Amino acid sequence: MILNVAIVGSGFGGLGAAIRLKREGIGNIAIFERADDLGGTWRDNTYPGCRCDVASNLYSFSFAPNPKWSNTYSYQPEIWSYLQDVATKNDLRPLIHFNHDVTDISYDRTDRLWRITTNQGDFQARSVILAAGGLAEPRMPDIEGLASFKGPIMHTAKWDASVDLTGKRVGIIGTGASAVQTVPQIAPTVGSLEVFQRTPSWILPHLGHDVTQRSMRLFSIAPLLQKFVRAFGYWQRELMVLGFVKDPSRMTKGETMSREHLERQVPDPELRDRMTPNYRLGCKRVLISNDYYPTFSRENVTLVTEAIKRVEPQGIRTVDDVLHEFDVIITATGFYVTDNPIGTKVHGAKGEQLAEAFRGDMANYKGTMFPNFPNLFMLGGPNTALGHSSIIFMHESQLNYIVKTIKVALLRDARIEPTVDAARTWTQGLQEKLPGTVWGTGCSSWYLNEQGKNTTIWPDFTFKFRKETRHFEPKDHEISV
Ligand code: N01
Repeated sequence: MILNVAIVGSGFGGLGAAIRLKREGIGNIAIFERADDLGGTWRDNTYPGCRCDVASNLYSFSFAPNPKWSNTYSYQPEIWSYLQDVATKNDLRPLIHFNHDVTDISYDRTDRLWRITTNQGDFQARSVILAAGGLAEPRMPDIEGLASFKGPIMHTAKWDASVDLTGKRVGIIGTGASAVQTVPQIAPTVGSLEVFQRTPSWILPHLGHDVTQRSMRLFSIAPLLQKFVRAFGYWQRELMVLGFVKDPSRMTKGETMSREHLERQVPDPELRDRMTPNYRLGCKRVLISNDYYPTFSRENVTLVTEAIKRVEPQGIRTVDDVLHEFDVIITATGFYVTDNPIGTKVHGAKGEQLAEAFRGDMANYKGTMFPNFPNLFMLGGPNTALGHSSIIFMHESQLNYIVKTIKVALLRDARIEPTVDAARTWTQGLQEKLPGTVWGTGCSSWYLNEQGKNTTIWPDFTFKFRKETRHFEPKDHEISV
């Protein structure tokens, strides 16, 4: 059987896509999921303290509000359970092929179809929606001798709860979003904790708090009120674009707030100095936490800022030749983003790899489609990620365009791809804009690819992206029937 639409991944993107297609009356769809459960990054990231740094009322589907969030910034178990709930309510489980690891997606020019190879057999589809996730492939640090360590090594995104940290000597590499959440949680349990910082992060106070039963009841009986709260949060975040994109010098206000936060929470001036970033706030992802800095006042927690030389069987040796001995090493070292392996598995009509789009060698159209990849769509494609707001807003915008395009394709049994001109105009337009933004002010971050090009971030207000993706523009596409 030839599928109308094959969706890869069952996280926020894949589930959202399936719901939208179903609501538009498009049937004969399937979701391929490599794991044995749904949920994407919110299934995989189970490290202690994992939570979302975007408020839950905004970090949820607009069409599936949840009046029962127990915290304004929910923790991972609650977000994962929200996704389970959404899947059940929309009867998505029968569509999901669990334990199907997609190893190749190639366009067959003769049959004008996509051939999807999985570890459990091959499938064919007229259209493909890639929803494999930008933060799906954990990156282990490229440090000499890592494999020689005698104890357990675990990445935060592959947390192994069977490793008992009680009383252990633990080293954690990285001080990004994942580390900032894990460190305060494990510090009271471990014997000692050494945090290896290569670059300090800007950290702002966390505004999250528990939601009262009364508010939950109010949201249940007055959904408009929750909509209002969501809209308020959305517009507050959009204002940040003025600093991130229009005039990065405005970020000094945030920098002052962060420095004051650090001063209040870290009494030792020498330690404060080592924790103070020397790049513009926003250039790397801005973090929020109220309990990370105070953790360093604990007797059993140390910040290590000497660079790592290598890992040895007993621990981590730093460049000053000190061996830091550990029982367990945790790597909070992020993900393959611009070099996400999914890109190397997808081949277009001329055999080219989709990975070229993130390397910056291939133009894309609205971060969603690519010339020579007919009827193939990517959620979270190039330059659709955000530094200031909810990625789900971006996914829903992309889905407006995707669903309209798929409808045209099905109605006319057509193969649709963006014209080279339309894709070039879109891609060049964004690339010309990016150097003037906060992400171009000079720092290393996962937003930049190996060539230093920003192929991840949307450099504008998100409502502008929503407007751009509202319609299917025939003039921007080649439609072959
Ligand atoms: O990863 P990161 P993350 N030697 O890439 C360091 C989302 N997220 O998992 O800055 C030594 O930010 C690296 O150092 P440096 C969110 O979008 C969201 O924390 O490159 N250190 C850095 O400190 C986030 O941005 C939430 O110098 C090495 C750290 O490892 C994204 O996921 C929660 C090293 C990696 O930081 C990624 O966050 C968690 C090496 N060889 C994650 N290699 C929410 O709250 C790397 N590092 C929604």
